[in-house]
Amino acid sequence: MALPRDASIVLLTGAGISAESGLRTFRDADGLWENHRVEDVATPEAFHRNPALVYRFYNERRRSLPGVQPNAAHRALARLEREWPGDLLLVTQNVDDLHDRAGSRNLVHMHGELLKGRCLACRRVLDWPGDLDADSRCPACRRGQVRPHIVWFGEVPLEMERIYRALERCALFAAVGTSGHVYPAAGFVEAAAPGARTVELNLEPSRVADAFQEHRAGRATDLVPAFVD
Ligand code: BJW
Repeated sequence: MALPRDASIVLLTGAGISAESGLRTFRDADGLWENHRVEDVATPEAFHRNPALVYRFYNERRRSLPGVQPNAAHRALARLEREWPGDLLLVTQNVDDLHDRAGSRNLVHMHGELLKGRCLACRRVLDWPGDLDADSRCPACRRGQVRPHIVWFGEVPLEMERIYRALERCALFAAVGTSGHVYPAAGFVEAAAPGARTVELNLEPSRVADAFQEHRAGRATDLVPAFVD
């Protein structure tokens, strides 16, 4: 990578990086879940209207995680973090744990994590590897119902200050496997420091492709290891 060795890097990943591990993306041809669009199940309104449906949506996805493994793209980003002497922040929109299992540590899960729950009463974030339902109670305060620790439409994504601070001073911003449909992540390329190199690595041009200086088209497991080398 042609950058000064102390340059800081921000990487953004989306569902496309986990597709080759076997996890479905949101907006590709087969992106529907039981005929529901993600916009119909991933909202606070959907949770109020039909909590059982929303719990089921996330329980199914949580149960699928042990059967999938990080791929060469997740591993390449973890290797880059280990070997890069400058600052590197990996921001993922994915709620799976594949970056964690690949070894990435300087990692923000801006849309939450499937393996966590959040108490509606005391707001504690809890490790929650098993199923959740309307009877799940917070083990800490013992009174609150536990919801999936997921950022739904209309909710504020996590650690935004940390992300924008890193973007404002980065020398490289690269986005991998994300369609550019969902904000604020789709706007990160515009928030990168003036003069930063901006690169999109995706199967097809994203909705915000014009905002990037460089594009590499293909599968994440081919593109990311080559980009990192
Ligand atoms: C491959 C590949 C391979 C395939 N190799 N590539 C109007 C205008 C602007 C904004 C809004 C608006 N109306 C409402 C909003 C805001 C709203 C929004 O953006 N809505 C849009 C739909 C219009 N956003 C929000 O509400 C967010 N909150 C917010 O804005 O708060 C205000 C605020 C912000 C900042 C500071 C202060 C206040 C919250 C968004 C929450 C998103 N949640 C979801 C679901 C929850 C998680 C879950 O259940 O898993 O997150 S939605 C869903 O989309 C999920 C994803 O993380 C997210 C992004 O999807 P992603 O990752 O891009 O996946 P796909 O499927 O879309 O794309 C995959 C790509 O990979 C494709 O391009 C493929 O080609 C490619 N690909 N295989 C490489 N092998």
